[in-house]
Amino acid sequence: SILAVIFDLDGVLVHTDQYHYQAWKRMADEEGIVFDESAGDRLRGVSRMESLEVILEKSSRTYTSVEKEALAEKKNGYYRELLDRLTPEDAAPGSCEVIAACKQQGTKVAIGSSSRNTPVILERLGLLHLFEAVADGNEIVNSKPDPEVFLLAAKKLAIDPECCLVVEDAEAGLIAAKRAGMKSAAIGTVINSLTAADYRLHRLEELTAVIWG
Ligand code: G16
Ligand code: MG
Repeated sequence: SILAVIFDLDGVLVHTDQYHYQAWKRMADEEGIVFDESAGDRLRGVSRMESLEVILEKSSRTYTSVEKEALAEKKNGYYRELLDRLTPEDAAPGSCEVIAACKQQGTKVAIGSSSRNTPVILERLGLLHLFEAVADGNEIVNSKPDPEVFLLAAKKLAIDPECCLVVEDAEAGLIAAKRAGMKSAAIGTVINSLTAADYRLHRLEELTAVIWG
């Protein structure tokens, strides 16, 4: 049975996936590197430096590690400008209701995100206090598709991985959930992916039916 739900953050509870895309796009344009939505989907759930590597595949030149650090830093600056505009209104439709429903049923809720900006985002959305555990990019060595962030969330909750359900918008996240031995629910473009999620959600509100239906 499902005792806990671990939510991915970017692309699930808030549409900061669009902000990531815009910030990378701005950096890529400045560097004269081709970057489009299809490459954008490959950045979902993977770490900042790994995302940069995906973007640099399209570059005609090579970059030193110092230059790469600078580009990642620049992108994060652009991204933080966009995050500054976040308000509680920007929480994804249904997210507050779904979290409240879980809590009412005694199902624990946690965050499992690759993002180092997780604390800032949760704070701005006014959601930080709702979660029994937050595991994010600041605390892990290997990001999704490695299961580390989800296993850390389960450990913080003191719930066995097989009793956890992960909600994800990323291919890398679904693979990570599977490797963690957890159930998964896919939402967004990834519902059409080849990685078998246990459940597919067209809207976040469908989650409660998956758990208690
Ligand atoms: C998110 C995004 C990724 C991003 C990563 C790192 O993961 O999906 O695109 O590259 O975090 O973000 P930051 O640069 O803020 O540390 P998730 O797991 O929340 O989807
Ligand atoms: Mg995501």
